[in-house]
Parts: sequence; structure tokens; C-alpha cells
Amino acid sequence: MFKPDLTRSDVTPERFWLNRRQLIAGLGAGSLAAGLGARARAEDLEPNEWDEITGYNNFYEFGTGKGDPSKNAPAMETSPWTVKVDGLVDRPGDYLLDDLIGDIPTEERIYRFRCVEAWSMVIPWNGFALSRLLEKVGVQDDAKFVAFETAVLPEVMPGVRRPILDWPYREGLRLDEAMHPLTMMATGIYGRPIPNQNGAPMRLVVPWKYGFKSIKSIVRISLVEDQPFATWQDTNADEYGFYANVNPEVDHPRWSQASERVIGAGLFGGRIPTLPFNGYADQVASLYDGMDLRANF
Ligand SMILES: Nc1nc2c(c(=O)[nH]1)N[C@H]1C(S)=C(S)[C@@H](COP(=O)(O)O)O[C@H]1N2
Ligand SMILES: [Mo]
Repeated sequence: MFKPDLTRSDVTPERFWLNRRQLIAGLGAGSLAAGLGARARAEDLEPNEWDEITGYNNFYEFGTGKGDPSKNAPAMETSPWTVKVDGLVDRPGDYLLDDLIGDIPTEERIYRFRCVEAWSMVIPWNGFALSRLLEKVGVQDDAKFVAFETAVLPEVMPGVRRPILDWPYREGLRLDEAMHPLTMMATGIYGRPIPNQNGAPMRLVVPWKYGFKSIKSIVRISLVEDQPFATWQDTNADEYGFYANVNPEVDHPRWSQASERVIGAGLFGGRIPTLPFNGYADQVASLYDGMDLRANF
């Protein structure tokens, strides 16, 4: 069921990707080149450049501008880092990150990443299946959902000093979504430690859901019985659902979700059609059998 169309057994060096991008750009300015770039992205999962992935971010704790996180987040101290694990688990506790995940091997996974704002990238994450972490702490039978919280560090996070969102940023998954082999905890990008603006030292990545589900800089993981609070759903439940599965057929009330702007596809912008479940339908659609995905958006 887990199809590794996302990893490459022999990983293309970053330099080659850059050259290929330059080659595409060199075909000539304009929409033809942009279009070809976008197509290459979508079909063979050509990753975005490091500077795109780490320079164009959403991390409202550090400001709402796309360039704010890369400017402000480097001031965050991520070592030591403590993660509270609580709720319906056999081994709750305040874990030093290394004690929690230090023995879990990491792997590279190249995933499409689709923001609800209708832009997308392809990101080569390093990390591990969230299920590995959950198995370590021992999920109890009553648990139905996993809830996550981001750090609140007013000293270094200008965003949390203002009521932009109801801090801390919180997200949640149904337990079966959390245990799905595609759901990962990321600790790196391009084989380097994950930069603060991308959610250091550990962030969630759920590739078939809109990006806001992929909560950053996690300090708390709770196993719970009831559907947990989710920041964007709470902020505007008419616009952001708990499930937030990428769905080209259900538009955001203020814009279409049928297509997406590929970051880095060139000046003229590469727009590509958005795929159901962000291209992972064959692996995850069965999680939602019998559910009305329009009502549960
Ligand atoms: N704590 C926290 N996590 C967050 C966000 C945020 O503002 N705060 N933004 C979300 C949104 S909307 C997106 S699209 C992704 C962006 O991840 P990236 O900057 O690594 O591309 O992070 C998500 N996780
Ligand atoms: Mo997003």
C-alpha cells in the first residue's frame, strides 16, 4: 500500500537539479519555459531549490510575510528541545527530543507540498513515519486522535506577541491518518538539519493535506479521544476544515482550488492542475470511504 514513488533510490545531487532548472530557464524566457518547468515538477517530483523552500514560508509566529520566518526564526534556540507527550499513552513524559527520536532512523521522502493559498512546491524531506514515534510512546486503545502544539516563544517570535491567531498554533489528525505510512515527522531538508523557518527541530508533514496541517516546531503531542482544536479551523470554520484534504473540487470560498502556482516555475508562473489528495489518492483515499468530502472539507 505504501508506494515509494516519493523517494529515489539513488538521489540526484542538488547541483544536478539546479543545472536542470537553469537548463529549462535557458530554453528562453516566457511561458513555454515556465510551463515546461512546471510540468517537470509535477510529474517527476523535481524538488524546489533550497532557497525557495527556506525563503518562502508560512510560520505566523515569526510574522505573516513570506520572508519574515527566514529573517526572524534563526533566533530561536532549538537545542535542547523538550516535547511533552501526554494523554492516552503508556509512556507519557517530558522528553528531550533526542531521547524521543534519537534512535529512529531517518530517510528521504520527496513530497508534493500544497498550501491552501494555492501555491505548491516539491520538498525533499528527511525524517521518519510518525507511526514510529507513536509506537514508541505506546498508544492506548481509547485514543482516536493525535493533537500537536507549536512552541510559544515571545522573546523570539514577534507574531505571538500579537493576537494574529489563538496561540499556541495547534493541529490534529485522526489516529488512522497519523498512523498512515505517508505521514511523517521531518527533521531535515536536502540532508541538512531542518531550518528554523521550516519548523525545526521537528515538524509534521502530511502530504495529501493542505500545508496548514503540517504543524511546525512541535513541543507537545497528545493522544486524545475527541477531535482536537485546530488553529485554522477555529479561526474560520467556513474556510478551513479539520480534514483539509487537498481537493480540486472544493473551492476555498475566496479562491479556486482547481489549480496551483508552482513556486520557482518562472516569472510567468507555472500553474498546474491540483490533484485529488495532492496526488496521493491511491494511497489515502480509502481512509475516507463513505465520507462526504464536501461536508468534511
Ligand atoms: N506553527 C506553525 N506551523 C505552521 C504554520 C504556522 O504559521 N505556524 N503555517 C502552516 C502553513 S499555512 C504552511 S503552508 C506550512 C508551510 O511550511 P513551509 O514554510 O515549510 O513551506 O506550514 C504550516 N505549519
Ligand atoms: Mo498554508
